[in-house]
Amino acid sequence: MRRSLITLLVLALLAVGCGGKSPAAATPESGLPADAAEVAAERGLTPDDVYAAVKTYTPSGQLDPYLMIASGGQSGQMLVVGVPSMRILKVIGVFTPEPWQGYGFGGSGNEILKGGDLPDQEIRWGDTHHPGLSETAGEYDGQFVFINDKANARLAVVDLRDFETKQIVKNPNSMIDHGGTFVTPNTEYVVEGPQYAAPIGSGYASLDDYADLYRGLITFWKFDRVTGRVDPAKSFQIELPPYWQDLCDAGKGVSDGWVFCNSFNTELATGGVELGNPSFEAGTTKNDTDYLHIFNWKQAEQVFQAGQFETINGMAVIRMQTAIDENILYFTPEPKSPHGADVTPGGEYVVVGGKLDPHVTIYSFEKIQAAIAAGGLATDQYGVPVIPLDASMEAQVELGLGPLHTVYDDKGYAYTSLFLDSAVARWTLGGPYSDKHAEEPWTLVQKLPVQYNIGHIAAAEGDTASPDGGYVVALNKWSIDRFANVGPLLPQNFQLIDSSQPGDQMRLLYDMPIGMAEPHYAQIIKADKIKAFEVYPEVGWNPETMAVDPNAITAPDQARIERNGNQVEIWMAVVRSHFTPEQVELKQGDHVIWHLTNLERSRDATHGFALSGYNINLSLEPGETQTIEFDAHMSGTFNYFCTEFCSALHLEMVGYMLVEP
Ligand code: RUQ
Ligand code: CUA
Repeated sequence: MRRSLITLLVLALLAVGCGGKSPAAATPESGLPADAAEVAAERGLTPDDVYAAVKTYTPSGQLDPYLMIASGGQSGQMLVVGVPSMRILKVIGVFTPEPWQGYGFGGSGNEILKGGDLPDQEIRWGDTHHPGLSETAGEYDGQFVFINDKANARLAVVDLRDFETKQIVKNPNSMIDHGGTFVTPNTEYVVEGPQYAAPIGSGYASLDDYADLYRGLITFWKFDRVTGRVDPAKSFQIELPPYWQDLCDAGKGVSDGWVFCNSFNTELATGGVELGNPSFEAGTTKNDTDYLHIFNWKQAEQVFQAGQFETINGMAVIRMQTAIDENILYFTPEPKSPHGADVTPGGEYVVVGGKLDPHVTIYSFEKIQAAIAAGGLATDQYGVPVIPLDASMEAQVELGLGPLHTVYDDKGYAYTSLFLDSAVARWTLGGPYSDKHAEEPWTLVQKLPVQYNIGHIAAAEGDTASPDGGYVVALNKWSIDRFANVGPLLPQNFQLIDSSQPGDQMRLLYDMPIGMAEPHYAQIIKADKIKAFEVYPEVGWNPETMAVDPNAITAPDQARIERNGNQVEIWMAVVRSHFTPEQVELKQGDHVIWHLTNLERSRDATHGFALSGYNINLSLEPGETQTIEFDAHMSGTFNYFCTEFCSALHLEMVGYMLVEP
């Protein structure tokens, strides 16, 4: 019935022609079934609108074919969004405590969050920028996703079996980062690029010594798929000139083994507009070009393994001179103030958008290799070899104002966000991609206006060796008039674009407000690649270790309280609709270790556990075990209760914790 209605709508669209702007009239000639045509007319919908509705409407119970994993910006979290319905499915707690998931309120999340603290400073938020899905042979494999915290130079690992954060690592030698996270094609490394130069280790140095003491620093975090953790002991960093390195991308296919990062401020500006110096704005944009950084990471890995590094704050750092001597690092000029460095699906080209240049510049990996092999390169002021632009460039395509970031599809098109033009540019790739499209290579095909000021852009499987095409999402910075006024802080606007048709037929489908932060980047993965648990595999599962917890219990009759001096240990069973035990008697000053196991095996039978007064709050998913530990420093009468409406007797799922003075 539903399917036939959609067929009718689609037929109707074809009948009226999809490009029209006039409202679909409620007349039999519109071809729409009478009631649908009436609704369309009543709401003033054009045939384009009806097309967009039919392309995105997802009936109850139907699942999205794609999941978009988006940065959660200043919320410190990550978003999971269904595509094309654009429904938010989950907000994953990453750098910020998240109460619904019980993340950071007494359970194992506390330990994970602590992993990201500075020695003398607890940090409980993040500015997340670029999620990176784990890859196998250049394809998203659906196992893990990584994200960086720009504000504090940290990296987080999320396991996609349960969509929970498993690890946060603090970069010991940087206080801020940006060009992360990007994975190498088999997730050997997670790349965390730097941003604002600082002395390595972020110690004090006068800005007068900027050129000598300040440095850029790129980190290659070694990822261990078996443990599902990055291993700092097997990770390394490379010292760079104090340019401000920006976004990176890993080579793949023909360019596997290499990483490319943009930079700006090759002028070494140090600001001080209040002192009569050029402002950063002016000082960092004086030169016409900055340097695209080209890293041979496989070579760097060998140098690291050969022990040619210094250990600084426990982390291996390959010195700049070593990187130069060992042929790890090269530069080539790029239009000033670039943002994205985006490798094409086969790895043949790197596309760079210079925010202040109307072109995208396309670099050829083959040409870069030829120039390196030919040798005789001049160097920058730090001795890094510089490949001249005419020796590395394949083409330039004029797209418009403010090109930022580029993604790809299966039809040989590239899509570049144009920040100043507020548009998505579709253009053609050349070389091996030329026969996938009907147009000339390296030409602009269409500019689709978006609302407004797009930052990044994401495409279905867009960063893989074989992008899907079909959908592109514009991650817009401003929404201005797109949504009802909710005060001066406006939501961001994710716009779904239909890119399924070739040529100049991109269309806008859907506006999705993001009312929680400014997401920067997103990746879109085929939903069927994700093999998440429906319930935890066994009762007593500890999500931190991803194994059965030694303190789990498997039946309510194993629940118990044991006192040993002033230490009280509790093994609690949690199952509809009661906690066992329901009475916990403590003495003020007792040290409490409390294990909770959700015995449920039914999907979605999650119980919460909130302990009033003690700032404790857990989410116990079916099969999950958590342990909380605290000192009963306050005497009084406290309740613990379930915070998930789990059954008709959910309100009765409660217990008393009495703390005797
Ligand atoms: S960045 S758009 Cu990290 Cu590109 Cu913000
Ligand atoms: Cu368990 Cu409500």
